[in-house]
Amino acid sequence: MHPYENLHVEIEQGSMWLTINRPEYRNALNQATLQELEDAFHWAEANHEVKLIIIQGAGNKSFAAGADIKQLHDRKMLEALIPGMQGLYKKIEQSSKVTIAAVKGYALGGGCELALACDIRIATKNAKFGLPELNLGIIPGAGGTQRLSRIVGKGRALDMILTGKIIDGEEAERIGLVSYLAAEDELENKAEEVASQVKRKGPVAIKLAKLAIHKGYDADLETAMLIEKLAQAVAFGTDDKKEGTQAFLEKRAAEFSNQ
Ligand code: CO8
Repeated sequence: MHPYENLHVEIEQGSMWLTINRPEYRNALNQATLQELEDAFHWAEANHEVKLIIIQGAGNKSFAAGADIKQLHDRKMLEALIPGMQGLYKKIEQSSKVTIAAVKGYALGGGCELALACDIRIATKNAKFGLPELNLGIIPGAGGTQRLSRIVGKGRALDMILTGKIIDGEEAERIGLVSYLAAEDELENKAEEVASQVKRKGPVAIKLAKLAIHKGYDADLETAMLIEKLAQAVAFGTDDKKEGTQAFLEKRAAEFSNQ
């Protein structure tokens, strides 16, 4: 992995911290930053040292203020059809690693959609979430129209998208958009605390649980239950399952081998 211009990468105790680093532009996601994010995720996928990925924004003002509007201004109709930001966020959602968005300041437009593509969202009380794309004459096209309604319900998603209103972290927690609130100077600790709970779990089981939830969510119930059954059958065949159950019986912590 090469050093990046707009993304700071650090791996600590199995957590890969990705810090979007354009604070002077409120961490707006230009093409170069999106490419670096894609590259980092691609690298992490093949790297067993990385157990989990935490995304945050540099500085105090913003997680990410959305797609870079200067670049957006020049884009033509057919350019909206390339995988682009939507394709990248799909890869993030489908990553075999657990992803956490640690949000302080603005998570707007494509920044909010990035957080929506992560598995777990943690925010400060005064974080600011919103999908203000309609102000620009476009729609939330990086999964926002779909993921927001699946996470907070269709009524709330319609309200947020059509009014472009911006909600704070407390409101986001109340409606289920974020799972945890943290004080500003405690956000990283909270993210690592949540991460440490995930990292104790069997890595194969993590992948299978993510797959069953994400793939099952939009399938009919019978198909979704079948996905769950098949995923469980795979889990039953792993060394991790032998070790996890054995460790419980021996009253010790499990040491999973990811096999
Ligand atoms: N793009 C480009 N530059 C930005 C962006 C952005 N999204 N956000 C902030 N900046 C820049 C500003 O232009 C400014 O630059 P400069 O100093 O050169 O003038 C600098 O960052 C600082 O910004 P402000 O002075 O505005 O800072 P404030 O703290 O006063 O305000 C806000 C911060 C509220 C975040 C404000 O900057 C803002 O409203 N930003 C735009 C938010 C927005 O509309 N986001 C949605 C963008 S569209 C999108 O994300 C679409 C995703 C789906 C695309 C799918 C494509 C197919």
